[in-house]
Amino acid sequence: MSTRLLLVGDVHLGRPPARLPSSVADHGVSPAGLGPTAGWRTAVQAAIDHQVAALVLAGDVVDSTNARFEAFGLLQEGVQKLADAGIQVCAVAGNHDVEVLPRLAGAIVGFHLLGAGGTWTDHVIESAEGPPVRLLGWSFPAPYVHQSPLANLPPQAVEGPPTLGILHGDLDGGSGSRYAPVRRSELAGRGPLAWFLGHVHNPSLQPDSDEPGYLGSLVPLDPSETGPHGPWLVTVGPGGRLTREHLLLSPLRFEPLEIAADGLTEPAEELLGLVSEAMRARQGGLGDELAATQALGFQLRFSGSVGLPRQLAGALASGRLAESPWRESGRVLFISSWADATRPALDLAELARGSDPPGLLARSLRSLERDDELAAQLIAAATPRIADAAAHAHFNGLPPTEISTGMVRGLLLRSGYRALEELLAQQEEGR
Ligand SMILES: [Mn+2]
Repeated sequence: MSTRLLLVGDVHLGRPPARLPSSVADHGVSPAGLGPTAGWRTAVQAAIDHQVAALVLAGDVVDSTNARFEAFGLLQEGVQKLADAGIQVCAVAGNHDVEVLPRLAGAIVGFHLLGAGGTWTDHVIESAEGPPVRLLGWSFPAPYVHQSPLANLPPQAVEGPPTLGILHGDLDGGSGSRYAPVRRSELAGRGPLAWFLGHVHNPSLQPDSDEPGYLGSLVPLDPSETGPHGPWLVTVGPGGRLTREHLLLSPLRFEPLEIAADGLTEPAEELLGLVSEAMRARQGGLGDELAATQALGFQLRFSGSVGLPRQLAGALASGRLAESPWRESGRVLFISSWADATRPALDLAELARGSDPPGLLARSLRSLERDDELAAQLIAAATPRIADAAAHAHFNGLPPTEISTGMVRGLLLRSGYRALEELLAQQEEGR
């Protein structure tokens, strides 16, 4: 027998959904369906599906006072649906909704604000399924709060129902914080069985730990809010035994993805394949975590030492990556940003100053890179030999290949870089 609660971090109703490529809409996913409004409706439905006793909001429910009209309708609609299902709604105000949430709470029947004006209050949730649960909460009284809200936490009754602390604040934020800084050590042993915080949008609660932590934003509000998002299902069993489960219900998810570009020999041709392969692999690795994900955005970071840094930069700049999004496994995959953190494998200019074999080769490669006069001569000399090789009986079964200048240049660069690397490695060994 346990009492279930749905705990919800920063919703930010009224904030537009995270910026997505406009072409996401061409793949059957509406950006509006990926934002805070959709997240709130999904959380309401989850509360009903899981038959919780209460839905609890940890502040920044509304993005700003400007969003009050939009938020009013959405909150009223949700609170009504929850009330019809016998589910209570409790909230604390955060720094974003310090003014608007108390007003809305006053106007919406069944919306219970905890800790109004910065004074701790409690509220007991009765449940037919399990023990009563006491919520203890504190709301922002002003947009900035420099002191720990725990300074005026009243002494806790020893007896009484199991208590959960609900707070919007800056966990381990330090004395310079303007957002209700609290230290982990302060929270430990201060009455409540467990603490659930709003404020930071990346969740830090752990399902298997009693440590206080952030619930995280309900849906990611910008691409920096990577990883899983959604409400938390908390159960309180006999003797105050707690379980926490992160319900990964956000329709939108962002993932950082590092891509080793070392193996690229023709970046312009190979880049999109490499990237889409890595995105698919990550999608596969996330498995069931993505059950509710309709759109999966990647923040790419290219790493490694690349032999053709100029071509990679060119391929990145060419807009090939803008060929995302595409639809796969029922969801849209897209690239939200990319960064080139590769380094050139070799310093050709420096090497070309030498009169040894690597120096000669480096000069040829520099010419090929520049596509200058010497490059034209090298390509002209190599073309008949490559054509001969392509005409070999081994390849009879294959469709004929046109030997273009660009192709020959690419082959020379690739083999030249490889040969240079080997020459340098031999020199290194000879020392
Ligand atoms: Mn927030």
